[in-house]
Amino acid sequence: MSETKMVSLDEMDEQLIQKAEAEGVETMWDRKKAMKAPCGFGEKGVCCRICAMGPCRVSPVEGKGAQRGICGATADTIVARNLARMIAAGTSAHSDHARDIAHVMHMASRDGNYTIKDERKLLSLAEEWEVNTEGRDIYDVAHEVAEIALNEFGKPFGTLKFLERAPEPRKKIWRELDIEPRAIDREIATIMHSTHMGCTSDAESLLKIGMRTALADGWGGSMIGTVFSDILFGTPVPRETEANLGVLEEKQVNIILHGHEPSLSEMIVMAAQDPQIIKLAEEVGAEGINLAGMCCTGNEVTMRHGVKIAGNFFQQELAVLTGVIEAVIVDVQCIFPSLTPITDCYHTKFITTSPKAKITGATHIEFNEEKALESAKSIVREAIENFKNRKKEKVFIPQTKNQATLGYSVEAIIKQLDRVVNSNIDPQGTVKPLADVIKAGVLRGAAGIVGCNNPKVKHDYSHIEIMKKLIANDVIVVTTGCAAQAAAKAGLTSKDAAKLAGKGLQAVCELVDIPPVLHMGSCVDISRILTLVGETAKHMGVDNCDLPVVGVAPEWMSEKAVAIANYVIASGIDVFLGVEPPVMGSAAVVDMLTNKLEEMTGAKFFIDTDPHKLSAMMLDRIEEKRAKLEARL
Ligand code: CUV
Ligand code: SF4
Repeated sequence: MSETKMVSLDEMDEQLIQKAEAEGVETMWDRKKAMKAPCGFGEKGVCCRICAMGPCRVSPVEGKGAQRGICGATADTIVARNLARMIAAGTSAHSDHARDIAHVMHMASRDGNYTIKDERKLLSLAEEWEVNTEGRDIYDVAHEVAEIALNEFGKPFGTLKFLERAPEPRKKIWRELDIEPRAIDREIATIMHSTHMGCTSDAESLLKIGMRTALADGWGGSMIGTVFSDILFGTPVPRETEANLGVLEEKQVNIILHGHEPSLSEMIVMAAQDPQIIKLAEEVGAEGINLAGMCCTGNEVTMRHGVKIAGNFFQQELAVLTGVIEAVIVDVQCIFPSLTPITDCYHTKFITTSPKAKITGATHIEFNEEKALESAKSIVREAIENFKNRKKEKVFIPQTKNQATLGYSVEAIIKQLDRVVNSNIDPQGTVKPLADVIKAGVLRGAAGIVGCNNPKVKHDYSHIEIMKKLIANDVIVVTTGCAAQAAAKAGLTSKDAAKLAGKGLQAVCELVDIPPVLHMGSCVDISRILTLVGETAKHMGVDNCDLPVVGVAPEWMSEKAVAIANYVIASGIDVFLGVEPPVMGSAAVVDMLTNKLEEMTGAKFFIDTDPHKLSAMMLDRIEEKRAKLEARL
């Protein structure tokens, strides 16, 4: 297959796609082809189906065709309303995930399945939230802290607690713009209300409540998700693993863990280590149990246990095509419903576990947190018993994988930085070394590269092109989500990749012993990036928007990504998008996003589908911010 025809960056993925064709199995790329051209109105965001007088589709061109919906809504209103609803949906996904984790902490007990793994983090959060810890059992403290977190979702008064963590000038901006989020659920409900037929029509107001809701994700749901997962399952430390479909093992029971919430995957990891379960696998003739992660669940378990990464979003079908997967175990989010028909073509069991994500045709084994380990064991047993059904003639494991070093929580990064601190002069445990190399220009800046895969882009191509370009120009990259998995597969999260970096970044990588691209976890862990940027800004006595830092979503697709982009902007960090958002039908909204937002938040959107142009824009913007910062410091 010629390079230009390839839908994936990866030769081996292409071979699997050919295998699918040969076996008459349909994949997403077949469906993408069958979809033909997308609806132009939907693509530009000017289709409204909020009430039953419509659907109304108005013209994206001013002065030509229908300019208003039946109620009189303009393209500006419709576009902004649709965008706000995407933010609400994305925020609800991250936050509902966080709520479940907080519930798990509320049920944690010393002799139960869920215990407290990072007491220090719990105690410092207790102090931050003014919970008494003196002479108290750590589990009492945990339950009280969990209850406070659960109240963050619906408290009637005040604003979110984690907002306090932001730099002072940022908090002031939020206050002045009136976008400090109140309770998380309340912000989501407010958007649904304000975007109901006949409510807000002012586009700027919609963007503002959109940002407020998005902030309830970044500094609310997502941050709770990360912090509470760390307390329950451990704060990640650097560890080694491998990534890509080559991690699948022909002689073992292969289980794909796909979805998002670590409360399930942690238990599966425990279950797969149980001697009796391992014995059962041997009894069916397997040499062991091979867990392999996919999407954000994959990120959660690789960050904390080094579980190998099978792949990212676009490899969920491809993994099944290898013919060696005994079970795909999923919980919520980013799961293709097509896993039902595709697993039907093989022996693979498709097991759903969450009442929030039941999928037609899948085997549903509800995961019960009260009996977490037992539930997990019965799910793993299903997989083991399926090993005998594997069809030898259908087996093909692509022999590609790369070494990855990951597990870079903020704490882990600071610990690495301590290597260069002369403790006679400076205290350990701060971001000072990072601030210093940025000030000195050894590092020109930093980029957070995040998000999904999208068939509008060759699989992983934009992620990798942009990462390579940035590290070659001494911009350190931090990454989460499917972008992080793309990096791991391409070898960019290995320390060896420092050779692709510019001289400055290379020197930093050697001195502090890190790869040039740091895998920081799952999508909710973008809150780690917010924390790192915020701490660096505080250390330098500036705001986030003064730092030469950019946020990038080269291949985004989900509503969650829209929420993320908006809280990143509201946090003062520019966002570069490699896929056009459905807003192009309103010149006014586009102007706000790519221009006027800067006056409000100090950050704005840059949109270009060409990864090379997009990275050039990032480098320019980083230098622009550097020049301003140098003049100030
Ligand atoms: Ni939550 S949201 S495709 S798994 S990054 Fe991956 Fe990340 Fe996008 Fe989904
Ligand atoms: Fe049409 Fe207005 Fe109803 Fe939307 S809310 S469908 S624009 S009438």
